[in-house]
Amino acid sequence: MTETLKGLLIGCGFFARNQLHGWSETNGAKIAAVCDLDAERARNYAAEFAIPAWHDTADVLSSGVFDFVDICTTMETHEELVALALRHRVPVIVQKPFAPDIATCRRIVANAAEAGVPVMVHENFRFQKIFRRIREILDSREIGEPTFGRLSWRNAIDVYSNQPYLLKTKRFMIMDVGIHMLDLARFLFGDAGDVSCFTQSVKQGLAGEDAATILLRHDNQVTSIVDVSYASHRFPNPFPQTLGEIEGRRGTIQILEGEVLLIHAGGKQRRETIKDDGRGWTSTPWTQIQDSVPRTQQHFIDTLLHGGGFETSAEDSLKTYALAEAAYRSAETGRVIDAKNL
Ligand code: NAD
Ligand code: 89V
Repeated sequence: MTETLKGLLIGCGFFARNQLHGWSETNGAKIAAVCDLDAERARNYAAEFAIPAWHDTADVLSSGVFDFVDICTTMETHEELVALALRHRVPVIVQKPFAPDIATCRRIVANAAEAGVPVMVHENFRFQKIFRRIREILDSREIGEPTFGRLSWRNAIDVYSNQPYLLKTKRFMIMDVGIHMLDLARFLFGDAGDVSCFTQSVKQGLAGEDAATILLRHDNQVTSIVDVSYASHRFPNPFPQTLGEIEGRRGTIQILEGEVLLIHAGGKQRRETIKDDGRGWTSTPWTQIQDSVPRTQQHFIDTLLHGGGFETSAEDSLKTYALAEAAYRSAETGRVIDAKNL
């Protein structure tokens, strides 16, 4: 019988509720304790999810009880918390953004490699059903080798009420949302080097940019555009859908609202509507994101139990992060930046 891995979740805030629901569905793992500096938050989540223990310090990682840790705190805390887990040789899944800057990301990756402890970044957009399906269609070669792609996240939802720290984040849109799109671009089109980017600050009073347009040249010569905005007014609001298109040498995939794929191939058009897994705990408009969380976490556990590499390992995520860093440097300098030579 496969053992059940015992986990500690650190960070009982806004998004952790989705991760705790996700863990309650994950085969081969369970959350044995939750932790938050705010003891009341920890206690409340322990009660809500019938978790036997709660703590107000991550030092509990030294107890030897935990087979993994799920770090669901904001990025400025990640290096310290990952380092604590590495000291106690506890495998890690840590939320995006990995860290506030690429130097910190590189230190985390180097420390994890030296400790020989596996670290995965919880980057769940590529685990959305619609993108797993697009990957399948690309692998079938139905539209031929990709040549162009556009991934577009444009809405004006009030993201700030649930995530108030985004009001104060100096590197906001690319680091919070662009990082998802850049990982999708790598997932669908492969690694990229040259990056060009323009940023915009549209909404008054934000510390960082709330719109960015990024141009990528992938190693396989695919050109892709990643455009993200929290200042785009459409009705109904398309949040949290990623829209766009992928052109290949023999056809096109359009990613349309309502999780619809329009596949143009063989001289005809085919429509696929991707349905989420219908989990009782998901709620509009977050369903598409929430639905990806159990799949992301199951991949982490399956890899811990059965081997293989994490799709979004710390090392692999460094390549996505480098694209984000290059985008900021391009926006600052007005130049094309090689993300592979930062
Ligand atoms: P939040 O601020 O609501 O919650 C973070 C919690 O961590 C807080 O309760 C805080 O007290 C706690 N905390 C901070 N430092 C700690 C420490 N050293 N030890 C114990 N607890 C500590 O944040 P959030 O909105 O839930 O976001 C958390 C992370 O999840 C962010 O990095 C965000 O980008 C990411 N996020 C991801 C998705 C997604 O996967 N699609 C969606 C939303 C947010
Ligand atoms: O999904 C996330 O990472 C959130 C969101 C993109 C919705 O702002 O931070």
